[in-house]
Amino acid sequence: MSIETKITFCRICEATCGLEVDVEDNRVVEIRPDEKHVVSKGYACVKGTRWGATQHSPDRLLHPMKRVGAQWEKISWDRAIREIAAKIKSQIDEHGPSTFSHFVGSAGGAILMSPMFRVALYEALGTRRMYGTGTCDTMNKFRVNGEMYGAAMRLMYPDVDNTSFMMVFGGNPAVSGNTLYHLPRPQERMAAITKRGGRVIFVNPRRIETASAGEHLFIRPDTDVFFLAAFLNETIRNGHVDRDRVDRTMVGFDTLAKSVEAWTPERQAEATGVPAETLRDLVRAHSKASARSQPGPGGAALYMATGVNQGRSGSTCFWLLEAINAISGNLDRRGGTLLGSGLIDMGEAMGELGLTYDREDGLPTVSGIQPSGMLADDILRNAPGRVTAMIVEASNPLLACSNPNGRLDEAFESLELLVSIDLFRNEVGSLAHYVLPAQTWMERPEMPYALQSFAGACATPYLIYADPVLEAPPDVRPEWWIYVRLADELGVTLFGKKVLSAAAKIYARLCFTKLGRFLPGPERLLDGMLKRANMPGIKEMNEKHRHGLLLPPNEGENFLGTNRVLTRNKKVDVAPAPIVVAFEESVERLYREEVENRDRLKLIGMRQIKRMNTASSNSEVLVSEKTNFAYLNPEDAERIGVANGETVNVRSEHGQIRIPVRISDAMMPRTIAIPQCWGHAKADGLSHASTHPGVNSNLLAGDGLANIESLSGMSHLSGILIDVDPVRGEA
Ligand SMILES: Nc1nc2c(c(=O)[nH]1)N[C@H]1C(S)=C(S)[C@@H](COP(=O)(O)OP(=O)(O)OC[C@H]3O[C@@H](n4cnc5c(=O)[nH]c(N)nc54)[C@H](O)[C@@H]3O)O[C@H]1N2
Ligand SMILES: Nc1nc2c(c(=O)[nH]1)N[C@H]1C(S)=C(S)[C@@H](COP(=O)(O)OP(=O)(O)OC[C@H]3O[C@@H](n4cnc5c(=O)[nH]c(N)nc54)[C@H](O)[C@@H]3O)O[C@H]1N2
Ligand code: SF4
Ligand SMILES: [Mo]
Repeated sequence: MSIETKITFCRICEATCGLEVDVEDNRVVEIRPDEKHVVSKGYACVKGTRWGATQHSPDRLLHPMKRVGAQWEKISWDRAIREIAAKIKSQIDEHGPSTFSHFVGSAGGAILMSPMFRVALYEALGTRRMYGTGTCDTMNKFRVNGEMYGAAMRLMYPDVDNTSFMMVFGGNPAVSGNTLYHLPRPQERMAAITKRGGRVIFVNPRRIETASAGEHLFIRPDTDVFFLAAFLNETIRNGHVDRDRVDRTMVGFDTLAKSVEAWTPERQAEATGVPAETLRDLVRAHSKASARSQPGPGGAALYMATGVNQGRSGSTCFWLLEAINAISGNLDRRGGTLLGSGLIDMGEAMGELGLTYDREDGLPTVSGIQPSGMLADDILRNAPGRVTAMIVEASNPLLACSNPNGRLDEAFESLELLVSIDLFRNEVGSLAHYVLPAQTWMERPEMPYALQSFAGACATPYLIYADPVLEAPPDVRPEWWIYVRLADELGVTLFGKKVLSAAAKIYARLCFTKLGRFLPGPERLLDGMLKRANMPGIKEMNEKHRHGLLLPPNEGENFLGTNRVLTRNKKVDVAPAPIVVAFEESVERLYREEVENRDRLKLIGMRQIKRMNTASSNSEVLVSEKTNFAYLNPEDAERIGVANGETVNVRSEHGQIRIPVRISDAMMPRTIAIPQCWGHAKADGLSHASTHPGVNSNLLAGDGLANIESLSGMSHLSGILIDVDPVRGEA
């Protein structure tokens, strides 16, 4: 066999970098960044270029497996689907539809076809119990977008390449590749802001890797809400408001101004640790960049990511941040923040899914995702409507979600039916009754994440399609197929449409049989979407645009005052009642607590370039470190009485762990960072990861109502109060 080079794009994180893959005999020989990719232009990180080891791992699941006692048995797909469907049915007959739930993880976000059929199956069965790691990363943004712009999928992104002032709160693009907007080569593009005379400021309790692109500002974890309130108030008080734009296109300005009037630079400093004068300087620089009278392109953009989303005020922070962008005249402006357009209008398409109240505890379900922090309660409570059966797709919630003292493990162990659809038997798989093997991204035809292809959240608008690079092993299946087969076996109608449903079921029955090669492939669905949007179909994309097709740049001024604002009055609501009320009810209490606790230690997370959540730890070529560490400032180390490499006991009100320390002046005093998603102690299908388990920091996070942000269902995962003591005699 000779080596063939194929062009594709990585789907491990949202950067979706272009890749060139050498393939021989259906195996990856080498992966290189694609120099010709229209936006990543020769950039890719080690997770992408070293994917081959995961793709061909001896641990990969190749057949459906059933747990029989302590053993795993290989079974046929027909039997797996039949048995799982029978169990779902018996659970629903006994407890009602809501007993059957779903959990989807971050890798699921990269799979285009799965959500369509997954949601169709669950809706057909009449259950909305669908959870996901969305309530660990971004549901607060969807909630606020719904309130301010009329749809969850009205997702603004900073116009990085044109802005002259940018602030990044709680993100680390150089390592994480951004969330909810597509920006390959982030470090370079942010450094360019500084080079062209602008400013980019990273507001973060850790001096992060990306900070070398601009300036860094320490902030005490989970206090951004006070900083943003003061920033907004100071902006308004100094008259840096685009009155004309506000009056024409927005409502709620007076309420907004009133709700932040108590927040002075001095007052926020007491909690955030950001000096009042620093905040004033930033407001001045921001307003100068926002002023339209300045020569040059101008524009300013504030952006926040998971570090703030995971605090106790994720929604109110995002509201304040978006309000600053809006009233300063930067929303919908070149160099400010923009709304993209994708193949479909996801805002309109998903409107109905935006916000529902179907939980007894009053928590909302945002974008169809129930709060993961309630999952243990939903399973363990002994009451009607409890969850007894669950499918987990592309996730490892036992490590990724708040799991106070292992309570989520206990809950999963008690399920009557647990099915994991994954590439490996991870922690969840090891507890499951069935594990179902999925295709990898190299085996699927695809366009990038829905957020990019459909919602257009791309700093550089473009389109790309990739055929599968490899042929999938014969007994693995795509996720969509599993949902359609289950629907068939359960006898429910998908999409509420009999003919369409029957066609999907017949297709799924046949496509993996000998007849399958006479049928059109699933990529035809993507082809149809492209053509409906008046774009080239996949044949043309393959022949002419393998490295991507650049679309016209987004020049802004295409949202405000148009029908794209989906609120009833077609105006942006800068003071949505539920958010303002939540802010007013919580902010003073949170402030008092912060000031009282300001000498205590707080825990934050830390992403690492070689690790994608829990999923890369089984890759020998990526991860060989024996454990994760707790990073702390020299001042804290001295006070605690611990030296580099020594072990500490970390306690929160929810749990405790033991972990060795690394002393680092990149940490803000009174802040400890522990890389999350470690702690692979229990998986029986991850042979390499189990040799270096590390410690699961989410045993310290709380669950239940008290640890969930009530506007969005987001879990409180960052800024957790902790106590740390040395453990003598252990290194
Ligand atoms: N290499 C790598 N890349 C990834 C992932 C990965 O695991 N590894 N995961 C992917 C996923 S699922 C996501 S959602 C994205 C996330 O992408 P990002 O949101 O950029 O994620 P992080 O790198 O964790 O950045 C969060 C930052 O917030 C800071 N922080 C913590 N608490 C606070 C706070 O209260 N206030 C402020 N201002 N900052 C705070 C932390 O120090 C950290 O630097 O990354 C994706 N990309
Ligand atoms: N303390 C703290 N906790 C956090 C975070 C934090 O910042 N701090 N971040 C949170 C965030 S943002 C997230 S998104 C979660 C991440 O948590 P998860 O979303 O659960 O992500 P992973 O742990 O990477 O699990 C992904 C699983 O998907 C499998 N997989 C990969 N590709 C495919 C595929 O194509 N199909 C299928 N079926 N399976 C596949 C992998 O083998 C792996 O087992 O962690 C959250 N937890
Ligand atoms: S940054 Fe790395 S993991 Fe993310 S898409 Fe690019 S190559 Fe893949
Ligand atoms: Mo995430």
